[in-house]
Amino acid sequence: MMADKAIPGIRPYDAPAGGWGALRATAKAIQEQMNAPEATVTLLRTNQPEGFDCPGCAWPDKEHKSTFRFCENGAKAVTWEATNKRVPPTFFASHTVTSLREWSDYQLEDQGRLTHPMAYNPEKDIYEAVSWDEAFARIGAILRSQADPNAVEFYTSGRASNEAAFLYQLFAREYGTNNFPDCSNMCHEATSVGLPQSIGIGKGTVSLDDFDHCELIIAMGHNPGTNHPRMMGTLHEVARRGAPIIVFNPLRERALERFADPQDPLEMATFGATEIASTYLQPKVGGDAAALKGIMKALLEMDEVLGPESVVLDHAFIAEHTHGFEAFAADLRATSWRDIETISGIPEDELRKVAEAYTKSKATIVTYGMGITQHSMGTQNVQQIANLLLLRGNFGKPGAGICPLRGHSNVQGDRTVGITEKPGAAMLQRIEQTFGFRPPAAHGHDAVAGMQAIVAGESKVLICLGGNLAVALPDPEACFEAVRRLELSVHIATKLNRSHLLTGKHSFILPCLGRTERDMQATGPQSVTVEDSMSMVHASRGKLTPASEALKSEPAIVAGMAAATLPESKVPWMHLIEDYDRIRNGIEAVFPGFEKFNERIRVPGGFRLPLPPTERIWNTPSGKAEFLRFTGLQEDPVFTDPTILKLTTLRSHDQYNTTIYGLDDRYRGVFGRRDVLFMNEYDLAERGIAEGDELIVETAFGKGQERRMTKVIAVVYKIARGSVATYYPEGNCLVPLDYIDKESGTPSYKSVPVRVARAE
Ligand SMILES: Nc1nc2c(c(=O)[nH]1)N[C@H]1C(S)=C(S)[C@@H](COP(=O)(O)OP(=O)(O)OC[C@H]3O[C@@H](n4cnc5c(=O)[nH]c(N)nc54)[C@H](O)[C@@H]3O)O[C@H]1N2
Ligand SMILES: Nc1nc2c(c(=O)[nH]1)N[C@H]1C(S)=C(S)[C@@H](COP(=O)(O)OP(=O)(O)OC[C@H]3O[C@@H](n4cnc5c(=O)[nH]c(N)nc54)[C@H](O)[C@@H]3O)O[C@H]1N2
Ligand SMILES: [Mo]
Repeated sequence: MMADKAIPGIRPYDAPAGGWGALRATAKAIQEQMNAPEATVTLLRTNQPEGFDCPGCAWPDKEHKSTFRFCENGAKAVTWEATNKRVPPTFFASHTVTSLREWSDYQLEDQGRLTHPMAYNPEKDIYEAVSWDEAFARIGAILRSQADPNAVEFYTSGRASNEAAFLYQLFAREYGTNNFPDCSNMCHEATSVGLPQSIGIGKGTVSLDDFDHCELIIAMGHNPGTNHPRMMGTLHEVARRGAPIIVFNPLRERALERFADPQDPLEMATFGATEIASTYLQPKVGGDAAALKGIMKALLEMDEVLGPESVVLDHAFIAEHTHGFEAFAADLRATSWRDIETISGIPEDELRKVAEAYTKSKATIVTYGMGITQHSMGTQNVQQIANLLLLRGNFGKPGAGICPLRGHSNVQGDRTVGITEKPGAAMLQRIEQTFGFRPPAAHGHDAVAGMQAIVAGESKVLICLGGNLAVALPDPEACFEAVRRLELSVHIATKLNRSHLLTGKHSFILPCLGRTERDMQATGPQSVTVEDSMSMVHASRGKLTPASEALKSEPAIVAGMAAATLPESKVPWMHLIEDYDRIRNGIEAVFPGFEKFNERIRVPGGFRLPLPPTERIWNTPSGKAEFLRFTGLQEDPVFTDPTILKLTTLRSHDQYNTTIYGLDDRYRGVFGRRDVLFMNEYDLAERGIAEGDELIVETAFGKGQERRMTKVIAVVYKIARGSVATYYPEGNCLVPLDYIDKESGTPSYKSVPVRVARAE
């Protein structure tokens, strides 16, 4: 039902993704955040062999030495960091923390870069400047006074470099805990937990070259036009050479429909565009497991019809390299098409067509994002994707493999260098051999468990290497209040955000250098290293003048805290940060795959970490790749009441996680506002709601667990029936903290049962 009158800020956007709209938006971002000449220089240095790694996303760059590639959201991420705006101590002197809590997330970050270490003064309710030495000494004293090291949480957000993350885990482990909540726990933990069971490693197996050779891409649950913009260049090339791209997404996302590559002069000059998806299927939210099982069931049926000569399945590969096929196949045979259709929301014949397209491709890549992982069965979802690829031997050959679209630019690297709450024995042993202290072996907390311990009052200290944990996690009501009861919170950050304002008894903001900035230490300018989502490790060196003379690098801040906390430390903290090569020697000594680390990152483009599945080596207990069953078809708890809709929470085009760049979501036709609930027009009509009506969205978890969101309006969108969507982080008020994938601990941000009604 369309409203008669226009709704402010809601209008269709007909242009393709990318194109001139992207150039205009970039020009605006540069104008608002930076002065133009320096901005151009900054952008030119993004992802160059001698430049810095783009903080925007973890998609790799061809050989890491391409000429400048335009990328709107990469440009926004860079300009946001390299902004001319500042938040000096005078700002804090004139605003109480209580008054700042009334500001929006957008306003807070828009103040610009933090310039000085600040300590909270509870009497005056303001943050005051402190010297670094005093900050470190006070933090160290409180940490030393803790009776139990396991009452301290060490959070990492995935922008931290390998060097910073390595020192950080060393600090926490020497201090005595494995409490490592990290952003990956809210993101691709389902990948990190699910894929090792399937193929022996929790990482993607493709390289960029594989995209030149693939004959089919199946893209599930990710929105690259916004979140992995550099991937659009790759998809554009694949589409242009005529390889099919089959999309599974409950929402129509413009960039997956049509994209104009700003790199393509002809397309730009003619206002042309390239169709990206050859087939666009809209499953229900949470319908992917059923869809995947449907495709695999169809393959199995085709194979059985053709008999022993069939090449529908790669029988030789299955026999030589896999385990568990018979039980897996039996489960598919026992699953009914009717259930598959109802639960996926996709007709049988459409799924059969996908299966046919898949049999025609000699090399297939499946790409996936948060639409797959952030469900109660996220881990098993990921494993179904691996199963689909295994059926036709799509591992360990050119043009084929699995491609999780990672989040933060170094989220994968942070995990590689030791940010894990469940350390393996080998790593602990090598830490002990290299550094001479015995790290704890008992498992620690992930993100949800860490926050639950804070809510329960068991954890008393939270140290954050970046990020905005309380806002990123579900259930702000519980989290916000809980972190304010902490004895100590420390935030290493570039920009002010809400987590910094949720002050405990003692709170510190420690401002750090960003990727774009020169990092000068005793032996000269330093580079850091990062690992992209294709396991390429390379150096990143900032060149800009730091936002303030008082800033320290993340490694230097971690080392400063560690030295002040652990006076008897076995780790030569200050020696290590004089020359980051020394930190990298430590990484090399502890982690396999980093042989000759310092030598190899000096080669432009860096090097690739070992990925055994690419050589058909499977580090699983059976020594084979495993077909793992998905029990039933439901990714989320089942609700039979037909009035219940399934809510998914998404990123707009103008945001980076909790950082809100602006209030537009251009490709979805939303301008200047974020208070929207995207709904299918039939779901709207059924409830007597008109577009633009103000709504009440209420969860359907049962008595005593109701949560509601108000002050949102209905917006008609091409979204699967029975599914609704709103923005993250606003939607987090509807997600309970313990509503998670039990296997990986990932919050089910993408599958909240809700009822929607018009506000009276
Ligand atoms: N500019 C920008 N870049 C970013 C980020 C950012 O916020 N802004 N965030 C970074 C981070 S940390 C991450 S993890 C990635 C996130 O990148 P994405 O995974 O692309 O993130 P989301 O916006 O959460 O959207 C996921 C997509 O899944 C679809 N979806 C929702 N529910 C389902 C479902 O049940 N099934 C299927 N098949 N699809 C579904 C949505 O319609 C949406 O298109 O991006 C990274 N890059
Ligand atoms: N409902 C819902 N919730 C979600 C999601 C969802 O899809 N739906 N997605 C989840 C996902 S995938 C993720 S990854 C998390 C994100 O969780 P986080 O990683 O915790 O959050 P960010 O918003 O990325 O953190 C932004 C802050 O990082 C700091 N920062 C930026 N650059 C740097 C730097 O170089 N160094 C340091 N030290 N600090 C820096 C700035 O102060 C900025 O305010 O959110 C999760 N929450
Ligand atoms: Mo993420």
